Amino acid sequence: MNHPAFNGQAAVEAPAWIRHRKLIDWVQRVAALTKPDRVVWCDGSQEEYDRLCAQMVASGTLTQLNPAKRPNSYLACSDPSDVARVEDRTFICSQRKEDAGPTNNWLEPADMRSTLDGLFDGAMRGRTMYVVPFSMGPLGSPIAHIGVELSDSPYVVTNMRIMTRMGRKVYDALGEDGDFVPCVHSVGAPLAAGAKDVPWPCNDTKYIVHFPESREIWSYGSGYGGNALLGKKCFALRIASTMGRDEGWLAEHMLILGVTSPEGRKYHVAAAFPSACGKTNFAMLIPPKGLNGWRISTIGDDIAWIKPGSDGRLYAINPEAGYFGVAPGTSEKTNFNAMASLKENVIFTNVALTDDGDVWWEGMTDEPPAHLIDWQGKDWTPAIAKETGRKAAHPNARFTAPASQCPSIDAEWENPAGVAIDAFIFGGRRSTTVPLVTEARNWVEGVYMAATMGSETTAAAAGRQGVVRRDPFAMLPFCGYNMSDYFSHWLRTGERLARLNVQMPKIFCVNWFRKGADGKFVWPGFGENMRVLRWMVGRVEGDANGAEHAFGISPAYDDIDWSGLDFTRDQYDEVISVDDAAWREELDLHAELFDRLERGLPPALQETRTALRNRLAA
Ligand code: SAT
Ligand code: MN
Repeated sequence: MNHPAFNGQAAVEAPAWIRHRKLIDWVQRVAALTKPDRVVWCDGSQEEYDRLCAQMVASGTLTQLNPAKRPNSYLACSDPSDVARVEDRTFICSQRKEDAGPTNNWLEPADMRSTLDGLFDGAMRGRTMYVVPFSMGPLGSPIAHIGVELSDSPYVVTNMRIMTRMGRKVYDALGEDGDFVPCVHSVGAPLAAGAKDVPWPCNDTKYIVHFPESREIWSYGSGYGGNALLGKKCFALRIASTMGRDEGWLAEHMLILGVTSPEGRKYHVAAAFPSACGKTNFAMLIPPKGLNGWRISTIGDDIAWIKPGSDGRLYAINPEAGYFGVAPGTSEKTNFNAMASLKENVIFTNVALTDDGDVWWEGMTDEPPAHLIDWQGKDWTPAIAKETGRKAAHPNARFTAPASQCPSIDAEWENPAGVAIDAFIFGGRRSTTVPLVTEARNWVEGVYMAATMGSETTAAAAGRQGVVRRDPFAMLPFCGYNMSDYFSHWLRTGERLARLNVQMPKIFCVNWFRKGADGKFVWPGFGENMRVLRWMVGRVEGDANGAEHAFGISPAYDDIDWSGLDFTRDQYDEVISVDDAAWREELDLHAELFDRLERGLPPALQETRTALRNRLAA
């Protein structure tokens, strides 16, 4: 098949600057299957971006915001059925079911391929197929990898341009035969000739499919977030985690930050929290008054790729180039740096539109505006909200903004060598049981803490909110292979570090979300989390004290620097205490998780649980 004609249109001619025969052949095959009206090879230029935005404004997908208030920025409102990741429609189609493991949806790859062939046949009729080349990580970095997404959504193209290094230079890096992860995406809404499009095309049938062995991604029916921007969760986590398992590195759902002491000593921390638990806020934290001289710099807010460097230590890059952050709750008070990143060049999704052409969401200001158009295009006033409970912005509303616009961006954020990791932090959203901060006594105990992490569910995924589910390493929806094997991979990583005798990153477990009897958060969180981080730095440097308990090591009240904050011993006790009865129940839940993951579960984790249990009994 040389230059197949399809749909009565011209053949898929690639521009002369693309010299990768396999890539061109693949684009032709997908075009022959999906039958778009035309194929556009994206170059990633500003002109292309502006043209696509103008086209989406004309078609009703985007609303241009008031350029005086929010230059070069747009609002997209999605179909109400397409507002979050759909975990029950997400599949890992490895050859063997055991390789996907009990926490992933699995279907026989051959069956899935025939389902996808049917769905994608003609799926792009009446639309344009965009060829989107992107690099996850700075181009040319030894930690980075390249993908190419074929999508019939211009919204996806513009978001990918913010979220990744996208465009012509990626072809240069690929050359004639470089490796890339092929990603195919369709909103699944073919257009009959002459039919008018809807603002947010999608399909009730959704499939987000990964083939880990051939490192392919196929996504059908959704235009939203991680379902459609395939560089993010699909590639950078699900596919990359399997690459990391095979090649000896880590792809993690982690922010990366730099923390610099008043004396100028700098450390790097990678921290995993489930979606919508404050990763972006933590990555952009501003130290509170009283901790003057401490500085936090942002390297990444969602994903970390971590490879061993030549000295044996672990080096991390942020594979992304932008933030796809949760808007509700973001304000100048909760995340000044995020707000400053949103001044221009932003795509907002599912927030509300103000009468003067700007955006608003719950929590942005103390006082809501008197009138808004909500994310579903309806009139909204505070009175309507009170009466109906209707939110102006969807709880999973997002902003897509270039990382370079963040005032706290780290000078090294594009360093192709990455930054050396000194500590890992794992955290969930737990109103009870889990202390504010605990240091693992060793690597295995740290892996245990991360593996048994629980969190109350949020709006980032479709489904019920606020129920505790185990979310090992905050990777439950994102690990592309068997979770038990993933734990083993982490344990092996620790063994390798120990063998090389390099300084081990410390592992901490945190919980900002303990609630008091009144149902309110006890810990003030946000910038005050710096106090916890400061203690961790002290532990890394070896001069901060801690008290041992059954679960690990936590700071006593006097081990934390409280300057500038009124937080009593009693309050502290509410967030740090380890309740034996609650922990015995918690350990039963860990056992439930381990039962579920039984096949291949590393014995070291069961042993750690037994040791914990014995310590609690003592
Ligand atoms: O929609 S995304 O998966 O990209 C965001 C998230 O859930 O973290
Ligand atoms: Mn995330």
